[in-house]
Amino acid sequence: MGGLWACHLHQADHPVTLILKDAAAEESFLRASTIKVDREQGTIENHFPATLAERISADDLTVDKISLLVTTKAYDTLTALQSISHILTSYSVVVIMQNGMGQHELVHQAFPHLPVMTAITSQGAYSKAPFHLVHAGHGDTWLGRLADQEQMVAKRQAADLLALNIPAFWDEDIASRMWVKLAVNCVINGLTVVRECRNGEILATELHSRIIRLCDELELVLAEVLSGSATPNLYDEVTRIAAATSNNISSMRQDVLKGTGTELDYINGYLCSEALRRNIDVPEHRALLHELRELVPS
Ligand code: KPL
Repeated sequence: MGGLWACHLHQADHPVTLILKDAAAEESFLRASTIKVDREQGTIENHFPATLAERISADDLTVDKISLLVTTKAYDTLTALQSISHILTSYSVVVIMQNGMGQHELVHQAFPHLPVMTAITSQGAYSKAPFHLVHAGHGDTWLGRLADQEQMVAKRQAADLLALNIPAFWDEDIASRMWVKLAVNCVINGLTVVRECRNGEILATELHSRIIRLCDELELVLAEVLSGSATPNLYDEVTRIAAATSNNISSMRQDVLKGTGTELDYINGYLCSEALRRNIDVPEHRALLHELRELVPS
């Protein structure tokens, strides 16, 4: 996702620097030398600088105010920000574009003065080779402020991202959207891992009553955390997204197949701890989390 947004920013003439996490990523970028994006209209190639986090210095940047789009996995967010803390100031704008919840609070605790925003996207991109992406699905992206920033100020800070050739909108109530996304990910990602299946296969009849119980519990949690905001019928939302992405391998299942870390603690784990903190009983989710913990390396 980072590569896709970097290309869109670059095409809109914004100075872009890719910040890579380790020497292996840097070596692979040097070998590729560009980011390629395959689209229906053909492949585009984008050249821009890349650097390692530890090597970046404020002098390398051609702008005095940086906007940072964080597209790491949720569990790497804090480490990623700490690795570039020497270039962050209270004028920097940080936009976290990821699945999961909980990482934003960690960032806010560690960097209380940093304006942190969140972005939720239904754009689909996958990597065909290192730094060669396929832009496979077009969707919308929603941005919103997280902490106590003023709506208009935050929206103005996100203006560059809202004006690209990729549909992106401001949401004054991004928390509701984040919770609905978390709820959908708890069910689809969780069940596709335990059933070792693609997204659409969770719609099989034998999972029907389990999905209903999971969604009923999620509605109890959402009613409490989003007091007042209208939430969609979660069963309809889960089944709609499972059908729309039916051939996808969910991100958590992809992580399990690759043997890398997963976002379990920021998806199903976060839901169960928030439910516990608020005294809401979610036995079906606790059972799913337990099953996932047996299967998924933490
Ligand atoms: O966000 C997703 C994910 O896999 O993390 C869904 C919507 C389930 C699509 O695969």
